[in-house]
Amino acid sequence: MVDRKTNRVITLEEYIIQGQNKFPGATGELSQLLRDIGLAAKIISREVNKAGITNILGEDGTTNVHGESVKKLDLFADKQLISALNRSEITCMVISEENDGIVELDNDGGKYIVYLDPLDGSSNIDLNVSIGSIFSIYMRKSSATDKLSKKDALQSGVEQVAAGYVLYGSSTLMTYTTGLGVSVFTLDPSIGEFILSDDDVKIPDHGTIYSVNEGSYQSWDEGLKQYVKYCQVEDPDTSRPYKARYIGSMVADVHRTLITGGIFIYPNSSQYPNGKLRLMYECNPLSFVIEQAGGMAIDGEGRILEIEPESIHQRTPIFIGSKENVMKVKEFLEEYKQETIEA
Ligand code: FDP
Repeated sequence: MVDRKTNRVITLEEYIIQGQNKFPGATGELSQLLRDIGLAAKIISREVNKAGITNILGEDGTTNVHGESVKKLDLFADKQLISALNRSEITCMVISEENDGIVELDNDGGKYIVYLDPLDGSSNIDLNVSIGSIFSIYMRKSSATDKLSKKDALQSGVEQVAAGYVLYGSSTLMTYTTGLGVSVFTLDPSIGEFILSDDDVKIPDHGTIYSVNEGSYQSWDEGLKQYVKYCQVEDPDTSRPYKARYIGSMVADVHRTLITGGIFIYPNSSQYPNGKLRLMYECNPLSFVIEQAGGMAIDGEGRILEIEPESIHQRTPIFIGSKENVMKVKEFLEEYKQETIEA
């Protein structure tokens, strides 16, 4: 995308500074934090792109807090992001999928708290399929002189000051929001810069793609089973049947949903009674982005962003995407829940 006034491309750095200048009195710290994440993303992107030749594919031999096997690239990404956030002394606490507890940084006075999924879609890492890094940023609640407490870490999604993701796909993209719309940047590897490729992105109100792991169909609630059947019915007036697409990396599935519209679902099931995906570093940040683009994200009943978190690695079911698609699945879930109560 080209700046109309100067007729030249806009880099992530310039864009962040332009955004900061719109707020007189802004300290520039959030801008610095976003730039730090952008820098770590470039390093991770470089490693992802040459993964097959650098002996960084495969498992590390350990399991994470969720009992999932950890890949070497997961750990590399975690390390890069945490050390980038430690550099500029504005982040006091990091919570990451790869770390059991809270990672307190050396910056006692830092005013930001960052949640990270350093490399989402781990099972796709060795297969050359799109993966991503997700981040979610909050302001510290306690004063800089107080000890960090639970209320600093456990804030609901509506309190996010910024969130976004980096997608390592056919190109590397960084998408983020600070609550003023959604911007997308594409990494130009020839100059090593993220270049603005889309500003104020809007998700279509209705889309014709549904995205869910249908292998778990038997263990879904009846309402979801009926919704998926509805998606498959032929009805040219509503552009059905919808197409099914499921990459298996949430960040990639949600990015496609942002651009084309439709819905991404990871429901509760007998295997995952509370859903599989994590509220704080997967669902909240992606819900913030999708809502800022005009879409919706719910846990089946209420807004994801309004869930009061109880623990840092908490899971939630999620239904996220175009407004009309999310409203429709909600109708089905409510209707069949009501029938179960009445039966
Ligand atoms: P993965 O297990 O590969 O790390 O974060 C969890 C996640 O990927 C999401 O990115 C993805 O959407 C989902 O799990 C895939 O789960 P299923 O294999 O159960 O479909």
